[in-house]
Amino acid sequence: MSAQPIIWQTLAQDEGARAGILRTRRATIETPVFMPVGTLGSVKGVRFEALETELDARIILANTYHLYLRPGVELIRACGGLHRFIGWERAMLTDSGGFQVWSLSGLRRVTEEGVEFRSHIDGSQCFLSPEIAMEAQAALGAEIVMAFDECPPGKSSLEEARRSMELTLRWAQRSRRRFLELQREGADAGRTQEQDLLSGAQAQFGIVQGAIHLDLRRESLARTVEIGFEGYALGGLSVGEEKGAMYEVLAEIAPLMPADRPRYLMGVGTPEDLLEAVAHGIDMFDCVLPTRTARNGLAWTSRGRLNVKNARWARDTKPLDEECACAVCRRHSRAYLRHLYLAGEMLAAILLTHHNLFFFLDTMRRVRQSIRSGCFSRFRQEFLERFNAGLD
Ligand code: PRF
Ligand code: ZN
Repeated sequence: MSAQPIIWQTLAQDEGARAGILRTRRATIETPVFMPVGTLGSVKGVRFEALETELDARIILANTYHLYLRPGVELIRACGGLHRFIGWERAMLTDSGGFQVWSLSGLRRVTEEGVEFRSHIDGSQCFLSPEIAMEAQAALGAEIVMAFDECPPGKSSLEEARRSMELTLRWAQRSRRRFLELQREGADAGRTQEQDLLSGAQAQFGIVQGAIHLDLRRESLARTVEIGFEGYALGGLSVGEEKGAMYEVLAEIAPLMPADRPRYLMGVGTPEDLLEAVAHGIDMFDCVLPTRTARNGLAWTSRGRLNVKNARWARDTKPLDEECACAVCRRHSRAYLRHLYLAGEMLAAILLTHHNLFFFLDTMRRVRQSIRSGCFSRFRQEFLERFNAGLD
């Protein structure tokens, strides 16, 4: 590669937890970081202006699967790439589509070559492979792209998880080869090192699988590291396994992930899960939880979850979270949010999404601060005590 697409530095370590800086050409990202999910090129219910200036998100996630089906990656390339197309100038990470094929399309057939599936939009026959997923992600142009993997159910047997892990490893190899070719083609097209940092160069993360089987996880990690990526992710968690099993994988595997590269836990999770993963050295997260639950009337607060539908809040003039400094909590009451939600006003979803994202991003800011000042474990304990104590 002609230039470093991302630069990673650990700034502080506090027992197993670490605080670092991830520099990309478009943003400086302090870690541990939570990445809001912008599946279709939109973080549902939030304007990019607010995401940037009020929430200060530095990096968001988008999905290759969705954009590949609609509006199509060639259209996005023709419009100048994903950042320009959607109007987001900070960093982005695209997931490869492997997981979404799983969770969204009905019928699918996995072959060595890739996955045949039906579009969840119009039922048309589609195909994704490691090569196609890398070409699509190159066209989209996110700073960080993911290898194409298979995510087996959390309760997969040892045999099933091994078969799947071996396939993911062969796909990782093919993902890496095609990724490097595409990066070289970009570089051959006349980019200087300096331009690489400012324009095209991308980083690619490999994905560790193996369900809840620790020996498979260790092997998957070792062989993924052998292929060599700019960062590493834990996939296949929070997909139906027991929470204890997920925590065991985190405790055993996260500390073995290369310390000089960013470590990303995919699609997780609750505030408790984030704190648990941070304690074991995870640096990056994404999850639909704050945004999706907001649309169902759920607020995440320092005192736990608050269901705005509840009659208990009908005349409650307090903000969602008395300790929250977000624009919604500074202006609106629980009673008003409940009214908006029950009346079916779209503002309910918009305001709850804003608050929830603020809460997740702000919690991560506090997490980083606590790691830097060497008091993460106390922070975590106090946070959870308050979170589990419930609302007044
Ligand atoms: N693989 C990919 N994306 C993902 C996952 C995975 O295993 C998960 C599982 N939690 C979420 N998103 N490629
Ligand atoms: Zn708030």
